Amino acid sequence: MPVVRFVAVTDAATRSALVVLAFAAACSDSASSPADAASPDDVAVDSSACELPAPAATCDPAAKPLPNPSCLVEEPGTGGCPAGMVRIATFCIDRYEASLDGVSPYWNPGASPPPAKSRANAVPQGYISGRQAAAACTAAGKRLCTDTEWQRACRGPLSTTYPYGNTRMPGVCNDARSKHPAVEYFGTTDPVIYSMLGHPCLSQLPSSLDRTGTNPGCVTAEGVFDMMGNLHEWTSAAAGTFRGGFYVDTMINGNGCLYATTAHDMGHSDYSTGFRCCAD
Ligand SMILES: [Ca+2]
Repeated sequence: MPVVRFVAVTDAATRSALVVLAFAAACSDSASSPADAASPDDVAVDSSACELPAPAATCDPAAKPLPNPSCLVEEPGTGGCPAGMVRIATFCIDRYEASLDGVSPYWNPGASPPPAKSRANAVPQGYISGRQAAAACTAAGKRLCTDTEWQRACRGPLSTTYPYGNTRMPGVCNDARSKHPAVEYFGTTDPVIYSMLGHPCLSQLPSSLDRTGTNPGCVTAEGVFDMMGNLHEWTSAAAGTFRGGFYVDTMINGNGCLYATTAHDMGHSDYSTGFRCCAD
């Protein structure tokens, strides 16, 4: 079976330019550089190779793939924040969309999900409800972000509309899939497909859900990845809100960082719903 290897790089500039994906290449890289050593907040911790399983050629609806190997690790936090997190003014936020160990990211994780992790090159957890997302953050000693925190982190210090600026650039984030995955998978536009959005194969289609941090331009000035697109992200808003759009759409309910879906309560889940955590 082919494998994908990557090198985790924690230097912000290098990370933006270099999320390394090399097929089946022997790996002896060191991600360290003099620049890394100069900054206490930017320390390369994982320069080892990590073999990522290749997706199955066809999706088995009964399978529960576990695509996140144990060699995926959280980078050190910045500004005194916990591992995997970035300091944004008065709070910390996960650098990446959350991933979970021991459960399939393509299935609802159940009422007691494992602790949320913030790791590069992970398949982030979809199919999760707002309540389950909050529980996964709590299990990690974190919490869901407030709407205000989430938007501040996405818009950056200059309060831009998109993580990368004020001009939309389709495809810089994972936001430009031309065909709805349910239309593609079920082969029809009959509205009944929209009652089957928990199907595990939807986010296993080619060119659907991306691993975290693999769109190098989809990052804020403060180093937070994938806030726009890839998966929607639950916030702590009690009535149920998820933000940022997903891999098909980052426009219908607002542009980029302004995107907010409020049509579902905290018990809802589908293939597009993910999260990340905040902390004080
Ligand atoms: Ca996202």
